[in-house]
Amino acid sequence: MRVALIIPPYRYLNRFALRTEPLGVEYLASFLRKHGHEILIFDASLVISPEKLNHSCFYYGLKDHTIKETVRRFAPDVVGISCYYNFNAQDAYKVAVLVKEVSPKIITVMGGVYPSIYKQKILKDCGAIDYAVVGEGEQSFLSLLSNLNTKAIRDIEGLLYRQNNEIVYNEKSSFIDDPGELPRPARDLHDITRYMNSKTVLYGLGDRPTLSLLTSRSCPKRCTFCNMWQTQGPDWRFRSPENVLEEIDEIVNKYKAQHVFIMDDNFNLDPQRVKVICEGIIKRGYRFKWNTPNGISVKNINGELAVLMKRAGCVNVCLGIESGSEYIRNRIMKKNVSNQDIESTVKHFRKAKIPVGALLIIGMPGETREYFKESIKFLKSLPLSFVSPSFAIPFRGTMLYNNLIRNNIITEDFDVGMDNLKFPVFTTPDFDRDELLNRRRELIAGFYLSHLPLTLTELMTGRLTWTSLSMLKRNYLELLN
Ligand code: B12
Repeated sequence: MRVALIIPPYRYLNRFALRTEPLGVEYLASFLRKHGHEILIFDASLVISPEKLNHSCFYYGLKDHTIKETVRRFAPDVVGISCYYNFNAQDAYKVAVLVKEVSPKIITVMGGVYPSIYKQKILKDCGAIDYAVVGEGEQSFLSLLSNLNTKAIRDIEGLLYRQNNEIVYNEKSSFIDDPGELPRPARDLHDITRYMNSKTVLYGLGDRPTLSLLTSRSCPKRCTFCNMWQTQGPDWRFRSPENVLEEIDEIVNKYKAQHVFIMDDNFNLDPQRVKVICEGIIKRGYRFKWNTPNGISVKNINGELAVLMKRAGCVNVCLGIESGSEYIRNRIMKKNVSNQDIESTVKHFRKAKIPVGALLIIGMPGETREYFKESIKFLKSLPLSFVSPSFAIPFRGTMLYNNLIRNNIITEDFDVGMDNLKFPVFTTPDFDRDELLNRRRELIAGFYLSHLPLTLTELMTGRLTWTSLSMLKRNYLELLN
């Protein structure tokens, strides 16, 4: 069959929306191609400059007629639309409408994080979507293509479809055991240089040709603010070091990537695996640089591993610290990571000369001023190189979301808007909006003032690159706002 995979236009708060290669779509593409389908990857959000809709909303998208023309020319039997974010859903629906305008016979299927979380809502909201797929999409999408218009679709896991005016959902329960068995992402199916050279800088990397790498899928932890596992599955599944190294060979030798983002949800759940991957990179003599912008676990790091990571090209790590208060981190967020764990891991990385950044969440329910002060105090005491604080967002499907509904703080129809990426989403008796905005400023100011000598030393020794400064600059600018 001819299958077009479309990344829809989207909206973002500023002109600087991040742009990394779409691994999910590339994985689907290579899997379907392996099974004999003819695939087009079409990114309808790739524009040279976004259109300003208002002061805090920019539209990244090709014109409707270009989208329709591309679909018409490829003449697909099926169009798959990938949708990740709530604030992107209307644009994704619109693609389905445009496809049906080209020909009502084309079957439309939506997948990605958004349908995985919202399920039935997708088919209720948009009559132009015929099917939606929940979770990891390779096997379900392939089965759908093989069984279109037959009764067998009722056996396809993760599929949502209409039947007698009802929306049916076939529960998703199995996930690919060994993601290493999947063919590598189909980077050859589109012009990958548009992503490689997008200059999306994530924590100091990305100003050289950059690709992303996924060495495992999902995370077994259930932090109360995260819903990632509802798309990626409940269990952590990993690729063998040899399998990962084969992809690294390709990334370096064929695509000439100089920077790599390791995007795993829990890269270091098995430290022995990371060790063998690093040894493989060192043995091959590769000189590319990598980091972990999606955050790695504080646990499972020792001195030997940190040194190996450094030798293998790791230039910085983001740690999922989330809060400097043990109470907030463990009782409210359920991270099960002690202050001592953090101190020891940060120490190992510093010794190995790898700058460490803390991914942080401000404004979880129960975060009183006292807990917040405790948090800053601990963060200031750590030799971290940068902090990346966000406000808590109750993504649907998280314990945080359920808790806020139970306490009548948000309603069930709460939808993540674009403003929520920048401003506090909810308030509790412990803080109002202004208090949270102040806390964020206080954290950034307190942290960087106390860390100024360290930042300067790192800059002078070249450990913190000038590109990492773009993030520090953003933090400093926020303070002035
Ligand atoms: C890489 C990544 C990014 C990249 C871009 C991703 C891209 N190009 O696609 C960057 C760094 C740019 C990014 C940015 C953001 N991200 Co992000 N990102 C991720 C991350 C870490 C990995 C995504 C990935 O590659 N997964 C691996 C592949 C294999 O899985 P997949 O993409 O889900 O695809 C599978 C299925 O979804 C399905 N599928 C996907 N498409 C389709 C289509 C069809 C037709 C079918 C059938 C199936 C299907 O099949 C695929 C293969 O199995 C996820 C976490 C996660 N694990 O999902 C967060 C995540 C998606 N991001 C998230 C967020 C919030 C953001 C930001 C909004 C953050 C911010 N505050 O600004 C920004 C916004 C985007 C922007 N443009 O600026 C959230 C979304 C939460 C939600 N529920 O809505 C996630 C889940 C992280 C989290 N735990 O909260 N992100």
